[in-house]
Amino acid sequence: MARKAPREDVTEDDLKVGPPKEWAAGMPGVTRSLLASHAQMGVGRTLLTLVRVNQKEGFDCPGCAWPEGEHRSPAEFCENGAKAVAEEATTRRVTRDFFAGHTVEELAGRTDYWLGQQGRLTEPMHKPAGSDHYVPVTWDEAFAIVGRELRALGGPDEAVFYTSGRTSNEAAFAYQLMVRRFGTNNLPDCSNMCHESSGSALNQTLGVGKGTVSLEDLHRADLVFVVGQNPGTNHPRMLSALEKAKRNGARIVAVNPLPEAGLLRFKNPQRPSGVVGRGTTLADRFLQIRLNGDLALFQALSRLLLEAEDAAPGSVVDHEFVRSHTHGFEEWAKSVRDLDWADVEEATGLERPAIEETVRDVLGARSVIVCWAMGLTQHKNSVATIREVVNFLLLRGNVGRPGAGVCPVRGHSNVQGDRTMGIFERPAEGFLDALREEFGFEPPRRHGLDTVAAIRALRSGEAKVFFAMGGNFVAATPDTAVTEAAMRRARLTVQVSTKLNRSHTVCGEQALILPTLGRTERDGDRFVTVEDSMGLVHASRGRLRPASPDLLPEVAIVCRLAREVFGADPHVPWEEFEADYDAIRDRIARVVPGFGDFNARVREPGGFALPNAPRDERRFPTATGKANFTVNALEVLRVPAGRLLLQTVRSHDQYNTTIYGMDDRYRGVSGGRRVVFVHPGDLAERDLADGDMVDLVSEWPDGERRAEAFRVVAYPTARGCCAAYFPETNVLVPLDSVAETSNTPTSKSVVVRLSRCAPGGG
Ligand SMILES: Nc1nc2c(c(=O)[nH]1)N[C@H]1C(S)=C(S)[C@@H](COP(=O)(O)OP(=O)(O)OC[C@H]3O[C@@H](n4cnc5c(=O)[nH]c(N)nc54)[C@H](O)[C@@H]3O)O[C@H]1N2
Ligand SMILES: Nc1nc2c(c(=O)[nH]1)N[C@H]1C(S)=C(S)[C@@H](COP(=O)(O)OP(=O)(O)OC[C@H]3O[C@@H](n4cnc5c(=O)[nH]c(N)nc54)[C@H](O)[C@@H]3O)O[C@H]1N2
Ligand SMILES: [Mo]
Repeated sequence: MARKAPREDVTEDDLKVGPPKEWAAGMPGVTRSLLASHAQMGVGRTLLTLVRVNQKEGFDCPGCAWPEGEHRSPAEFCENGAKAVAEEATTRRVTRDFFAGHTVEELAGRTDYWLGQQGRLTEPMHKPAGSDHYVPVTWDEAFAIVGRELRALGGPDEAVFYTSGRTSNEAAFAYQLMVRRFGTNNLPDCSNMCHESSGSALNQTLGVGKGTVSLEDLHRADLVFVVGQNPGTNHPRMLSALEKAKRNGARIVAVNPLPEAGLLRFKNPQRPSGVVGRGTTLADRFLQIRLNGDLALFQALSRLLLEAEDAAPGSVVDHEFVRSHTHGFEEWAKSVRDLDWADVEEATGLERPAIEETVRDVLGARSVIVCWAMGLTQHKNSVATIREVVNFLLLRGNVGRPGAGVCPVRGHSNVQGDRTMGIFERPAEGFLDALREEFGFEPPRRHGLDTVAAIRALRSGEAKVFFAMGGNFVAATPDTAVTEAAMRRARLTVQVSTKLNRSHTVCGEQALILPTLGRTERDGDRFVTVEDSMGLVHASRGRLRPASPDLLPEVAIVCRLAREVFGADPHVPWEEFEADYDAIRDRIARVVPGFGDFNARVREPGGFALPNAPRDERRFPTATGKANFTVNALEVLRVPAGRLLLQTVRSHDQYNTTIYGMDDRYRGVSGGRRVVFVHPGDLAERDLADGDMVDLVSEWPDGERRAEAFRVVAYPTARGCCAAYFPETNVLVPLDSVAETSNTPTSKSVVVRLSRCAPGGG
């Protein structure tokens, strides 16, 4: 018998491993989503809720940031969106009796799955210093506690204010205003762990830290790259857009170490032909790249394009675009011409002919889009890799015209909007100037702490109060043991949450849980707004009765806390903001570019599109005033002998740290999560076999980190690489292992060795 895994709900006997699926999102998807909803919500509530998802008069799906499109089908949701809704609209409740019955320590020993299953939080709870129980508090008492601790600080920079990406535009704007009014830019967010690398690279090269394509562009592209992304699980509605692109004649190239089901074949549940039959083959070409090989791949593609240009001058490079709109072409072209093919083959694990065939796809396409997600952003060289994607596109003028451009696919449903509203530890001077103009106070100019820096500041004791607007900080962040110890040093931790999670159990000396409304719930007669992955802003209106009469909306929590901290504030009318979100939107309209006439325009059906200079006018607001080609050194990530490169991914049955269930259907794993996917050849080299039990040991200069008791699954991943689920493996990601420039934890490239579990060990 292998030893039992820590914090595990299921025994290894429950774990089942079958062959991975090659297609995604057909009938089983929809039936399962309805079953998931029924189990938690009951039939009537299920129907009432699901018909409102992503409709023009409904609420924005909390599942992901993929846009809805002009012509919505009556069922604009996917299996995983339905699970996200069911998770929030559950009829289960966490009450004061629950907290009376469980110590904090006991809760800390439970799994993320178990915690999530307990249901919705119902009233504010307080864990006093020295106590091991949460007890009920009134809202007034709760705000008084936060106010007291904030006033007791040596300065505003001793507090940290985290945001996860579900917060509405209105709540986000009010929140950053309160934090800056308090005097700090310590506004880390989940973006720091997510698309920060995209923002850094795109700001520098294109002048805008967002994507440059619309859904319409995707539908009419000739060639779409889907790189480092698993849309079948994480953005299922994107599959419909890819299918549409294909029907219009597009080719699709998937670049991934794993043969993800949704990339290979798709059965559209919203069309009868998708329910039966084989569905659509999505990817025309699958490049099974090694982890972290993408920088080399895009350099190689560009190099071959330049060679094609040499052979037929004027036929490949878009000289007119390069001359009038870009900067740095010659220097970059020289660097790419010097590329060493042996390095490319080593880094990518791909044969040169596969790359040459891909270049033929590119040469045959007038318009090209590159989509990506966490497979590109969570590596040491992520910013350089994304800059290289931009170089590749600029070369043929594939930015700022129909059917072409960059498409970073965002995660949380309003993570992009939160940034637009100023949730950022390094705000632009212009934004702060606009705040000063509008509100008449001097906002802090000193840059604040991002996620990794915030953990360091908590660890050293420099930060003493930690406030989280949503999210599950201790489970989502790297280096679990380090982060948990850091969090326990805080004087006060505050979590504004909908559901119970690990961050309530690993807390500071004093802790508060402030329960809030979810997207699906009625907030009086008010509505909020969100921005999707493609810069469309629209209204979201919940219809369900709130999970408890004692919940407050996020906006009210911010405004009441602000009134506690600032008293009668001559600068910001917090009371008015709380009552009337139009009043907040009027201020946003005056502070944030692109939001003019916000209140009127967001009431138009479908909302409005934010301006995007590269897309709309081929204007690039960078330091040079042009789109910048950049030179990026190729450093091949060489893994020491006997080690593998581990990526930490999502299963099909989770939402980040929220575990819905134990069924990673497309990869054929059910009944458990402690598995590691390894290539059969790599197993044979280690004298391991499918079914063996191993510890994953991560090696880093400051010492080893160990995740115990994983079942080995022989799996067709790229050689030299392996994969396991997050957050169980966050313990392996060293806090100091981060991407250059963006400071994003390297969750997709962790050097590990597989260490066989001692039989019968403890
Ligand atoms: N159902 C559901 N939906 C979600 C989420 C969820 O947890 N559940 N999370 C939301 C959030 S916040 C986000 S950010 C997105 C995340 O969406 P994804 O980025 O799709 O999520 P991951 O599971 O991290 O998958 C990373 C993908 O990149 C591949 N990959 C890893 N490393 C590399 C590499 O070096 N090169 C290449 N080419 N590929 C690589 C992996 O094999 C995998 O297919 O999804 C959002 N939507
Ligand atoms: N190893 C590894 N680590 C990763 C990643 C990875 O790929 N690998 N991915 C990273 C990424 S991309 C991200 S975005 C982060 C995610 O990091 P977070 O955003 O911090 O984590 P989530 O798990 O999405 O947060 C879930 C919690 O949010 C709360 N919540 C849900 N809805 C609402 C709401 O409407 N309002 C409020 N106030 N609270 C709400 C619930 O209490 C729930 O428990 O994790 C990162 N961590
Ligand atoms: Mo994310």
